[in-house]
Amino acid sequence: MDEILAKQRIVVAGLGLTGQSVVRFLTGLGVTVNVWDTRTEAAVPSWIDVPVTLGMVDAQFWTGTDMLILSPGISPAHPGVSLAREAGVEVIGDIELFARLSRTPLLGITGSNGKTTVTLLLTHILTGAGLKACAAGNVGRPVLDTLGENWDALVLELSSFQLETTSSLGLQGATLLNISDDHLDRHGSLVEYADTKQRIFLHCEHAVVWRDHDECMPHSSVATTTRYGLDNTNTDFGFRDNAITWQGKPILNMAEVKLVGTHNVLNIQAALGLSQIAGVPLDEACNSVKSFEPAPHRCVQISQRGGVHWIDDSKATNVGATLAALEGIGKQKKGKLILIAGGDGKGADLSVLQSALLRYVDVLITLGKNGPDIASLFHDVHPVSDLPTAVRLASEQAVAGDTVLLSPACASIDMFENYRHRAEVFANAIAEVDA
Ligand code: UMA
Ligand code: ADP
Repeated sequence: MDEILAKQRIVVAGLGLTGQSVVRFLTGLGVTVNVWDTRTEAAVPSWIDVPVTLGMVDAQFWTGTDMLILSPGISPAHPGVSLAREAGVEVIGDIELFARLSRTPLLGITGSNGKTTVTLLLTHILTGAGLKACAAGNVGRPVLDTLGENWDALVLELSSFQLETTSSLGLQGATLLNISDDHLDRHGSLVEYADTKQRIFLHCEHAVVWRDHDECMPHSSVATTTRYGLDNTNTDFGFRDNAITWQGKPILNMAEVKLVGTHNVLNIQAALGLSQIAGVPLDEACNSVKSFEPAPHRCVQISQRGGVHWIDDSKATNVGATLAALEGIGKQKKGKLILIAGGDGKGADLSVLQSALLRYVDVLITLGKNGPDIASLFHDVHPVSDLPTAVRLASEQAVAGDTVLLSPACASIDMFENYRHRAEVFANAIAEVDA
């Protein structure tokens, strides 16, 4: 704390959720901060009473500070940030600041997909076991807002953007769920993206890992590991006859759980492994999994009017998530599967979707910036200009027993405010065709 107070000049870059939490925290300590945001115009919240600079700034702004606290949305490769680093300015993120101050046991979750599901599920399990636990980080609540509160454990969802500026986070338990193409426009390559995710294990005591997936294993030394996977095994977590097993014995039948699909078997195993580290007995943890309600927009059925299954998977913002949805739904489908996909591909190689499209999809409707890249992978394609048109077209093609899946494999920001907004437009359009 003294070390931070001793920093005379601190710049907080970005004035979103993270930047605001940093300002709130530091000004609460009496530290003087300046805020900068790349936007040339921004509505500065009225409670912010520190200097705010918008848009372009001169080199002196970057070099004349002691510490730069970057919001996750701002790349460390930003020219101003590079100037600061070259001038010896320390560049960190809010997670790093938090890590230096927190004394609460921390459990961390990263990966391309499943972070929010595992974060919320683990928090639900810990709370069910009577622990005071809270979810924070990329899931929505900035970590610094939890300092000063009295938690038995914090469950941190950590994005690659957050891990990029984090070096001293000491997690009691951590997992890297999976790696698939995502955020390549920011990280440059899959290798760099995966290396950034590996930072979760830097000072971790206990890793919970997906067996046989080298990219999910700690590449640095970690004291102990729990392993999980979909194989029938007598060690740690396995999967047999639709049940999750522990050391070969069934402990949780998936028929009793609301989360569906094999990817969610893995998510549950990861959450159970982390809950063991926090001291929760497995039988208690499994009971809590049964009462967990899946978060919205993650492969959830939102309408069954006329016998058509309308599935909202708007949170599928990368290829890994859409592949999981196609595998899960495609394998069980009885009627046609109509897929609505497309948006901002964030530099990913969308062609990896092709074999699942050919195997499971009957009709493909594409939209958005990278819609044409997905359309080029399939035969029966209907490119459209907006989501309500996609829904109308899907409803014309669908009969009872068919499934219409919105699983874009892309970010929403080329056409919507965010994935929630995309889901809202989807739901409203379904209601209109239903009317
Ligand atoms: N900004 C700039 N220049 C930029 C980018 C952003 O000035 O180049 C400014 C914006 O004008 C805005 C602010 O920075 O004022 C936004 O900051 P931000 O984009 O870092 O986002 P926050 O509001 O601080 O929210 C962040 C996470 N957002 C991102 O990483 C993009 C939130 O995750 C997280 O919930 C929150 O911190 C609390 O920890 C969201 C997300 O989309 C859900 N995450 C990505 C993902 O899940 O794929 C990584
Ligand atoms: P994240 O927070 O990493 O984005 P979410 O739990 O919000 O993860 O889920 C995002 C998307 O990924 C949803 O479409 C969901 O169905 C899918 N998904 C969830 N878990 C997995 C997984 N283990 N593997 C692949 N896709 C997954």
